[in-house]
Amino acid sequence: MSTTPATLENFWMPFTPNRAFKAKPKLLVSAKDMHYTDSDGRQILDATSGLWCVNAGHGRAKITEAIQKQAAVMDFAPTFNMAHPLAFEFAHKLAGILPGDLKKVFYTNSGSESADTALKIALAYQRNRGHASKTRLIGRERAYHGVGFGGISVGGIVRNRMYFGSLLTGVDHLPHTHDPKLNAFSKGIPEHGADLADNLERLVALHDASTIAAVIVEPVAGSTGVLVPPKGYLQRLRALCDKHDILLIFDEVITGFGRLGAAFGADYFGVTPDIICMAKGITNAAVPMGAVAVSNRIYDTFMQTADVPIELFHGYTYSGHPLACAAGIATLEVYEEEALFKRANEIAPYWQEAMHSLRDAPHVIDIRNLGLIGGIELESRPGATTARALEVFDRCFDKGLLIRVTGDIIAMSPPLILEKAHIDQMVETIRAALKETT
Ligand code: PXG
Ligand code: PLP
Repeated sequence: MSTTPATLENFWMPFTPNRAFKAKPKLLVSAKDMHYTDSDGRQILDATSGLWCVNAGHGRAKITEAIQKQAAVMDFAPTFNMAHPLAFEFAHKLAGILPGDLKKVFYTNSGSESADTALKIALAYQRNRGHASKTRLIGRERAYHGVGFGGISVGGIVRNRMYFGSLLTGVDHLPHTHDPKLNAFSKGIPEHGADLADNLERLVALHDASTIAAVIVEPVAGSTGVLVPPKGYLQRLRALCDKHDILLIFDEVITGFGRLGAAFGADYFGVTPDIICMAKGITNAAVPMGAVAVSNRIYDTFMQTADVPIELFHGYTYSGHPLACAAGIATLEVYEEEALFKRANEIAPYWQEAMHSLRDAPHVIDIRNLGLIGGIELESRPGATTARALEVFDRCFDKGLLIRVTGDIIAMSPPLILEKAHIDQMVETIRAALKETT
């Protein structure tokens, strides 16, 4: 099979400089465990789990076989008004690892759909329990909640918002938690900034709690460059949401499924939200899938107050797709059999020291880490934000390492199966690339 496409002209690539890519394409053609193989046959060490999603490493036989088997048995079954057994089995298995009483699972196909689903459930919940004036949604600066209209409205990335009109109305934002003046080069959780959560009090004073349905945050902001919440921040946000009867949504699309060395960020931080968004690692990315977990209290409210037979007017053709459920069940088995969340937790201290060993490398102005996430912030070239990091990205790729860059920040999130030698290779490759970069 040829690995060179006949033409590059028809595929409009997502979040990509299409013209630059098509002038110099990078093509990945196969993957196994920690590595991709590119179209030149080179091995590329994957420091990003694809896009923060292949948590158990690539090409896991158990997952592949489960998908193959299910495809042969039943390709598709609707979940509107009927269903298939795997959709229930997988939800039950997920409930087994979900925190607190978040035991009811609604299926989506992506993180974007999970974010929009969570926001819609929050609004309908408030209305159903007789608080119809609670319609405002609070997001945060520098947040990423995917690319649906709900997600970009509560999100905090200017380019993801500015081209797309007036977005959702009735949205406000908390400030982001990144404070390099006080917290640069923090190892793990930064010391300063829990009081940033008190901005929720300010928003309550401005809008009144009777108009606010929910607050949505990523436990650790991934896409905008690994922003780890300050010590006590999430606890304080939880307390303020309780005080003002506001739902707390954790978008765990990245932090779920072992990324922080626990099943969910909620477990890692010891803070239980009312709703959790999932995607990515839920199927080890082998079949697209997302899900939203809600508390029994939220689900029961829908069941008890519905005035028509359907309790929630929402759903996707592919909610609970059989191939995705088969992949998800097998994925959870791999995580469990190999104790991968624990493994991530055990190797995290080595990861932390390795990341921070780059402190004296050229251009580095901050390093951040938590679990198996690492962020290395570079000084931007004057008037050319992102240029330096993009060069480092290209150099690393040429040297056989896949990293991710966002702005001038290198973001890493390796598969949880990685060995210390892989970490060493990542650090040395990045160091060499930084040295070659002006
Ligand atoms: N919420 C969060 C917290 C995410 O990180 C989404 C929602 C959207 O998921 P989907 O499956 O619709 O893409 C995400 C996705 C990056 C990068 O470069 C991050 C994501 C996706 C693509 C790239 O950091 N996060
Ligand atoms: N657009 C049209 C015309 C449709 O018929 C449907 C579903 O039936 C959709 C969009 C929604 O598609 P999905 O359920 O895959 O999100």
